[in-house]
Amino acid sequence: MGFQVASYEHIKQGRVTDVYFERVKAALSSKGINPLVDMEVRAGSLPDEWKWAVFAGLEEVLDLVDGLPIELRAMEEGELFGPREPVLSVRGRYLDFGVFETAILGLLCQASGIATSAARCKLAAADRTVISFGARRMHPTLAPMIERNAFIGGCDGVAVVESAEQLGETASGTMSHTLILCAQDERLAYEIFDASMPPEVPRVALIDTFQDEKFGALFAAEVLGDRLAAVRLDTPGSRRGDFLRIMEEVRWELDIRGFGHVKLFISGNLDEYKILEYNPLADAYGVGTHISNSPVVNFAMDIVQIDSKPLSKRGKESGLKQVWRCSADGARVRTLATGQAASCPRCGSAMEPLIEDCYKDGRVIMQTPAPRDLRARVLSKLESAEL
Ligand code: PCP
Repeated sequence: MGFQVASYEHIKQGRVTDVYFERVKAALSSKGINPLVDMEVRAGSLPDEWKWAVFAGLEEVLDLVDGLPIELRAMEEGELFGPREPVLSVRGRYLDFGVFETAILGLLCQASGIATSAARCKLAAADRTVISFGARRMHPTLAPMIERNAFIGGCDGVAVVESAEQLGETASGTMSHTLILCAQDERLAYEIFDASMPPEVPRVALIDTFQDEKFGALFAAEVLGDRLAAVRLDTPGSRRGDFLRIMEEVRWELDIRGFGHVKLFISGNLDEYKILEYNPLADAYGVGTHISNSPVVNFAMDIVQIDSKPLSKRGKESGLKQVWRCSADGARVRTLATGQAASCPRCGSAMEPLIEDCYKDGRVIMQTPAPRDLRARVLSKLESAEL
């Protein structure tokens, strides 16, 4: 038995490829046609109303191409990019890497989508905690990849044990409805949870299983008192009504009884817009589907040069490119890679190139920071970003 997924070995062998790439390879090989090409990865547009996206998945691409006689240039992982900005380019003899287009795009499209949805939720939540809760919506083999990108995109924590281990982080979570249903009694459930958890696990009581949220919150506070860190409201859609008013009521009732320390943790069907709406009362969020099932970034990988001469199909600008960012006001300019962006068209300040060599002479030459550092990089860029 085994899951219906491709193995690492098969992906590295180029077997996860659209058959037409194998047919192109056969046709070109039959005539010994194997030009030196430059291919660029870029997104013509971004999903929904995204103004920017987070570049993610590069670490896995560098693993995939390791050993191939090619050169890669790329933006650093965690960089923000816009429509029609190249994020990565590959240079080499076409027959040496053409069949890897499917896997290269797959690694970048999904990772960048997830990281961006996570970043949008974190930007909306500001300093409130956002935990990735969405692994259950996707094939379990993908959970570490999904949560790695949710984390570097800005989530403060991830729920899956395996994902957290691979990240070198501690898994985050509260309690599930199954605990309360199996105990068939909220007091018993809260007490056994409290008694069996190590001190570093925050006592977050789920309060919507049997009761109205207001009375559920007061009951949890009565049972756990000062040990109660937060109450989680995972109210089913059929009973959400005016959810902000419900949170306000819960907040009021807890505060007038001296439970001002108890935070409100919200989960269930959240996205960046619900988060903006709930921010006045919420302290933390569990976001699932909206991040793990994020729209992908529709990257395409196109030839832009043959034998170092600009050539591309209709609809794509030919020539290898560089993207520059103004160090003062963040303005961005695209030029040919051989060109130089003298100064910022807006403020005249110096411009810095965003695309740099990352794989050359069979070696990865770009540092891939630890996930926590990549996350810090994204958070710093979000400071000047808008939803
Ligand atoms: C799950 C979890 C989040 C849901 C799923 C993920 O809830 O607690 O609330 O959120 P999403 O809507 O953003 O995908 P349930 O399965 O209802 O409950 P439990 O917490 O008991 O697993």
